Amino acid sequence: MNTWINKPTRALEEFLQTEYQNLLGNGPFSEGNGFEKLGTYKEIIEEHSHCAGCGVALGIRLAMAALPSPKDTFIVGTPGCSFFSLSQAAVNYSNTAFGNQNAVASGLKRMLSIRHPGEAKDVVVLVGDGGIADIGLDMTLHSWFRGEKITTIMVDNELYGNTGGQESGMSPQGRIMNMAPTGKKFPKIPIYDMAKQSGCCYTAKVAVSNPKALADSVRKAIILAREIGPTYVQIYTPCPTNLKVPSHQTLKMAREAEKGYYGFEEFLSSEGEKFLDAMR
Ligand SMILES: Cc1ncc(C[n+]2csc(CCOP(=O)(O)OP(=O)(O)O)c2C)c(N)n1
Ligand SMILES: [Mg+2]
Repeated sequence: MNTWINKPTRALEEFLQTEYQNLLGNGPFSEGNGFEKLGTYKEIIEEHSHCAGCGVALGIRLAMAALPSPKDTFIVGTPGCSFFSLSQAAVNYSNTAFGNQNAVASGLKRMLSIRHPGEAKDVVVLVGDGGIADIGLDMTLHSWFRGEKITTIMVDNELYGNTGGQESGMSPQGRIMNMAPTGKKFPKIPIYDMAKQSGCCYTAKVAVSNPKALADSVRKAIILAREIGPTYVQIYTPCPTNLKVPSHQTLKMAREAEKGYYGFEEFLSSEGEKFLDAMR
């Protein structure tokens, strides 16, 4: 794999904005900060290009820090807020046309298995709730039915954050949003339960306020997808901007949801259980 990264010409470096120079010096593209240190340096820990208090940004950071083999991981995204940080982080990242992520990820995984037989190359879809539950639903489900060995991670902010607050299939019933002024008319689509019935050997539902369970779920999901089949992790990542909640209250919102409808849940197929037991 080519790990070469684009850099501005040295002659122009001094004219760049301080923030950009700082990014080049200390961020994911700087000397010594690469895949191996993912999750430990400035861009992931301190700063991001999302709104203040963004739950999606936190969910992505935690998921990235939990990748078992970052250098051999390929993240597949789609339009949505997750694009902001994924496109800037030191991971292999490819964006797709909205909703196509699981179809593209399936092809990528098959290509990598042919090109690198016997080597673990993890393909991870990391996208928003709209990308999975709405426009990408057919391609997501079919990748599970086909048993593609990929991990799908949903960062569920329960609306279309990127385009200003339309309702998504994952918005709770009755939720009033910027562009849903009379409230959502039907309940959240039960993707989590559908995943279990559609061939996923491991599923987890976790709020971003539970980092240990989040990291543990992501790691298990990726390791199981290498050997057994599709896996799914659904992370609750509240959006203070669109819900008009002060940005320091994201975790409070997540903790409250954790006590109710977003409590931690996990499912492991018997085949998956045997595999994990054998690894211990
Ligand atoms: C085919 C297509 N339709 C619509 C859009 C516009 N669009 C971009 S992001 C987005 C919503 C994303 O919502 P979600 O997947 O929940 O991600 P979030 O921004 O909330 O993280 C939409 C409708 C698009 N880019 N392409
Ligand atoms: Mg969303």
